[in-house]
Amino acid sequence: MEQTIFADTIFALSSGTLPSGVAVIRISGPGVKHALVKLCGIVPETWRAELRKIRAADGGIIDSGLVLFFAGPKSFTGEDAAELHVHGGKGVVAAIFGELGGLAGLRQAEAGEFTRRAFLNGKMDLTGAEALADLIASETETQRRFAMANSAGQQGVLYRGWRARILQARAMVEAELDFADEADVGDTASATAWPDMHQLAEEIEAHLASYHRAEIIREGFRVVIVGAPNAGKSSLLNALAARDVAIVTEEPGTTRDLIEVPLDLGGVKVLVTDTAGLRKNAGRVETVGIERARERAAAADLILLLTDLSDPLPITDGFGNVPIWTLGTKADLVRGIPVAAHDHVVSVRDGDGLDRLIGALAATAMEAASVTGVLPSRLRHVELLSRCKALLETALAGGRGLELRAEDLRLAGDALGRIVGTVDVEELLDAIFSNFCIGK
Ligand SMILES: Nc1nc2c(ncn2[C@@H]2O[C@H](COP(=O)(O)OP(=O)(O)OP(=O)(O)O)[C@@H](O)[C@H]2O)c(=O)[nH]1
Ligand SMILES: [Mg+2]
Repeated sequence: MEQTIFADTIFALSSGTLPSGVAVIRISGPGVKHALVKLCGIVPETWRAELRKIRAADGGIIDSGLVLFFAGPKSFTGEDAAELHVHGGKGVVAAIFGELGGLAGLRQAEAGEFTRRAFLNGKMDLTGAEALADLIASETETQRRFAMANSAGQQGVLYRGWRARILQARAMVEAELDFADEADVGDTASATAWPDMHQLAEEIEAHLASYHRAEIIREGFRVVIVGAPNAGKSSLLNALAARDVAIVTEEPGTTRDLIEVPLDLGGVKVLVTDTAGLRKNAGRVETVGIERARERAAAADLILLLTDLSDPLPITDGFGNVPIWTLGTKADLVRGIPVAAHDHVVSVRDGDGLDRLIGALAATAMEAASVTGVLPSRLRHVELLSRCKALLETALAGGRGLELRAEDLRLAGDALGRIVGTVDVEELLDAIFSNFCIGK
């Protein structure tokens, strides 16, 4: 890809919230060298850190810090770039921003603008840029590994490979069109191109089916706690979260809304939701809460259905196809009394059964988030992959002229090109990069 020349030089704080020990200010664009000379008196050799005084236009010293210069195109953005590592005081950063903003052609960067320039300069494809956003947002080990693999280009390699197969098939179909009269070119497409496109449609379908795994990794494995009022749902949530998130009282009907807590179990993000107790003839507010509980449970990856062993109330609700673990609660109240079979028996009061439950939850979440091969990581990818597959199927269905089928193949290839960003994506860029933080 050719280098895109931007007139503006952009700058931003690329490290976290101030105050901090060190703040990293990143600058990128054609005005970088000029800015370095103005503030630091020199342009350091590329990649070499220099300790310099950083001065205001009036000659006063603002701070001293490390100055790094990255000569384009061997920089993150592909253009001349620099980093100032200064003391992370708000006053320090504000003063440096004031100096930078005062130079002609320099302005503060918008969210994601550095990465956007990196993409436009061919430093990474769109899936790589998205993976970088995921890496920065990662909270768990699984999220980090998943984002890291994608930012290394796994997805891009897969989609470009598929696109190349479609281009190859299209070339054969077009050859058949062009040389239809010549006997030796005759049926080439039907012999190899169409079977391969059939195979590809199946591969895309299998790939699409794995999207939920990516959702679990990025958004979390969703566990919903349900049961009759007073079954001990909020107590269990508090025990899992190891803090008092939900109100617990001996009054049935305490919880009326959904309470969601993110946990890190075995390196996987798990979202545990406490809900209103399920019962008939509840008051108005509680009835709304119960409706929400049912909806959330139906969309869960796993339901924990709680029954108070000391006062079992049957729950007759169904929850679609969601796997259910039954939990007997308040085991301390029924010591010595035989209890009906449950997947787990716990007591929040004395902690019995909790470790086993947490271990089982972690194992199940880890299994659901395990990755073999490449996954589509965003809804955007799923939509374009579905479009590609539908177009391949139209092309394969036949019953239409060869020219139209070749056009279907072209559009199918374009859908894949849009995922990686090689086909007109201008209208997508704002949506994608505005989700980045400033300074990235
Ligand atoms: N002995 C004993 N009491 C428990 C245990 N777990 C919960 N409780 C008590 O049971 C009562 C109800 O607990 P909650 O956690 O509020 O029950 P809930 O299912 O959230 O109830 P609602 O929000 O009203 O649907 C409280 O008085 C708790 O202290 C337990 O393991 N042992
Ligand atoms: Mg409750």
